[in-house]
Amino acid sequence: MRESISKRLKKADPAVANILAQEILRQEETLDLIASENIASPEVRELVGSVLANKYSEGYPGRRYYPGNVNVDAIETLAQNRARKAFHLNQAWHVNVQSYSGSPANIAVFLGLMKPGEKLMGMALASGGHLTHGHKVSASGILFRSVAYGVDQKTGLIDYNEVERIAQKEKPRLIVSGLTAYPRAIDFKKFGAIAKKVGAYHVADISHIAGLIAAGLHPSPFPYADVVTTTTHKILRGPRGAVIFTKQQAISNKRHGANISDKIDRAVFPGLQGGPHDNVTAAIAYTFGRVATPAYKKYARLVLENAKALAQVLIEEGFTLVTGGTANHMMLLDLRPLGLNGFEAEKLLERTGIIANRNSIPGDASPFRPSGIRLGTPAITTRGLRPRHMPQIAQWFSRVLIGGENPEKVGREVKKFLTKLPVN
Ligand code: DSN
Repeated sequence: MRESISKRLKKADPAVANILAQEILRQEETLDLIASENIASPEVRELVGSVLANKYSEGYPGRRYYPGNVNVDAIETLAQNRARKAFHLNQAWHVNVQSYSGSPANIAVFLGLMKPGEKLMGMALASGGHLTHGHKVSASGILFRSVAYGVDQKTGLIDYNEVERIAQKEKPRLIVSGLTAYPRAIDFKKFGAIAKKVGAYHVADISHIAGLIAAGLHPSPFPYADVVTTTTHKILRGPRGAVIFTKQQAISNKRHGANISDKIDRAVFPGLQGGPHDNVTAAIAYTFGRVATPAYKKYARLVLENAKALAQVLIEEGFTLVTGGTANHMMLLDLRPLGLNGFEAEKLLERTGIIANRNSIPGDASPFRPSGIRLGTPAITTRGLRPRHMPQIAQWFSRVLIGGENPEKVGREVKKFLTKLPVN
């Protein structure tokens, strides 16, 4: 069933309605392989578009700066409790569901735990880290002194001895573990041990892999981290938002004061934000309710199976994958052997109706013209694609990127294939 636009909206604002109609069509007719994207359910979209968007509720449940928040208190408390339940956490973990998205969530954590000018250590963008893990153009690299660890240039894997060596030398106040473009499991236990050795906080940003962790398909950071951040829209399939989990008693940095959850809450509000988006909070509560179900676990398993299957058939078609494959929902194509850069490949794929973003791979200098393409399976899995469909996708990649076939011609096949799998 295709999403429809109401007559009322079409009449009230044909220009906006028309752009929305075009976007509905674009999503229907293209294959979304962007590793960080997904398809929000009609229920999530109903809640995001609900009357909860009308409310102001600065503060936290039971202590607001505006009246009329009885229902907002209830939905925010439900979201917090369900978030804990989804990751099997007890009350030792405080939950903040108000950050507008992943980047502000990370910045709030850093502002709560560090003074400007203190040292933060995270994975370099070119190695698969996020902008907010200390990159110089992000507030994380502007407000704080940042030092980066990377991956081994040959294997593409995190070298934990090297991470420890840098941490020992630099003595950061905070170490971030997490990824946006790393196709292997993260050893949170090792990060926790390194942070403890150097007296740093360990902040795990699990935005990409939260759904796998909740489903028990990736090792959990919770036993080894002081703070865990995640967005809610990637594999979790929720609204655009974020959650910050804080261990009430910090495990790696007791000397800096125990109650770090208060500091982080204050950094979110009033430090960085005004009123929370209560409509999004409701959708987060709904999302974590779903994440705790067997149906969600099945979905998360399928995301992994699709990724493994796609990696395998891409290799069979002659593509080179960074690290030789994947252990999560994503993979990185190394385009250098094909004499293409990521920018060119992204454009060719887009003309084919395949949406996948260019990405740095180990050794790249420019994030604008990198040598890789990042692929992920969360959205296509929600759409109904299964491992049996992956050879077809790999063939389209091969015909356009290796065989040099006309993208528009191949694209007609992509479009036809997708008509059998409507977005919702
Ligand atoms: N933009 C997200 C991603 O693609 O990984 C992270 O912020």
